[in-house]
Amino acid sequence: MLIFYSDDHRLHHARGELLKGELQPCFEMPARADHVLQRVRERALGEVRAPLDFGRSALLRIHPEPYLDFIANAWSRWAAQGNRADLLPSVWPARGLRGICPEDLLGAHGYYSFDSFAPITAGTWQAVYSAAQVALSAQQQLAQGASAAFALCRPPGHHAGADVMGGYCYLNNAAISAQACLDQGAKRVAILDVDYHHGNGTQAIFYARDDVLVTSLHGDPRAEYPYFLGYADETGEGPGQGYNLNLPLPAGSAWDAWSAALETACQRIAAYGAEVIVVSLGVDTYKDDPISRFKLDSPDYLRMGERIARLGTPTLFVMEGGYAVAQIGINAVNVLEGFQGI
Ligand code: SS9
Ligand code: ZN
Repeated sequence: MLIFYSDDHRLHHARGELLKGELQPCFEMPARADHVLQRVRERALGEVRAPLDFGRSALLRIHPEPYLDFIANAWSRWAAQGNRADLLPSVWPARGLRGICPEDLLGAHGYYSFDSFAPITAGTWQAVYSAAQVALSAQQQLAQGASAAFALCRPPGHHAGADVMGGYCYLNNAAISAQACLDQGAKRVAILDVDYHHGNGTQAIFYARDDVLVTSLHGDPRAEYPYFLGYADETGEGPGQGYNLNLPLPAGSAWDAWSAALETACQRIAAYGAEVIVVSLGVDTYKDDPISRFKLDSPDYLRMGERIARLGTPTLFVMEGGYAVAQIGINAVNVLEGFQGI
């Protein structure tokens, strides 16, 4: 399969994230994509291509313009105030406060985020813009008849809502691609989110719609980030009622429990009659992932890819999480090799 990749991901390398009260090196780092690319090449998975530039219009189908402008302009405004460190919010419009976007940058960043895990650096906009173009370039392959393509993008996207960043995510690459499929004529697109964390952004974006079925396997939000979405009783609303499927699993879940949930998701996707599947491919389900608590092992990712392939539906793989950096390449590429039946 074709792989799309841009070096621009390197432009986003934030200094730190808060963990247990201390600023630690970011788990979401450029080396992640390097390892995946290296493994893609080692295994000769397919040709690696630079993305095309489709401009902002496909992004605007998901994200409102003021949100894009905020990300695009925040760093220059911040630097003009004499700052050199990352822009990092610490106030959010929670219950009892007004949902208005303040003039002040830190206030505006709080308005456009739901946690402190989406810092803005000098290169963040270019990196997230290119990541979305990588996803759109891979999507274009499917539109042209390919049975699969891989968007090797970072930072990830599934936590980003229409106008809210968080969890290392700014633009929702999977949602942007799914919408592009619809805009190019597909009637039913399914998203299968296999990242350890619930894809709250993706769910929120499509929650009231029946043209995108969102399915997600993830750590139970009662105990796991993002805590405030991802419960089994969230099934969609209005015309989207019945088109959102959450399969939360307890900490410690290994392949047996995980693959049973995958079976449920795959059967739902088959019943839906999806014309395209967008896989939010996070491999932070790995047993040694530093921020997650599932127990998948590297060979399990081959089985995962095989099961997805059995749906017999054109599939776009979009890279999401995975923080066991040394193993992320093996695990992500195993899914793709399992899919291809290598
Ligand atoms: C909880 C820290 C959560 C954010 C995780 C975002 C994952 C993106 N201990 N940090 S796939
Ligand atoms: Zn994750």
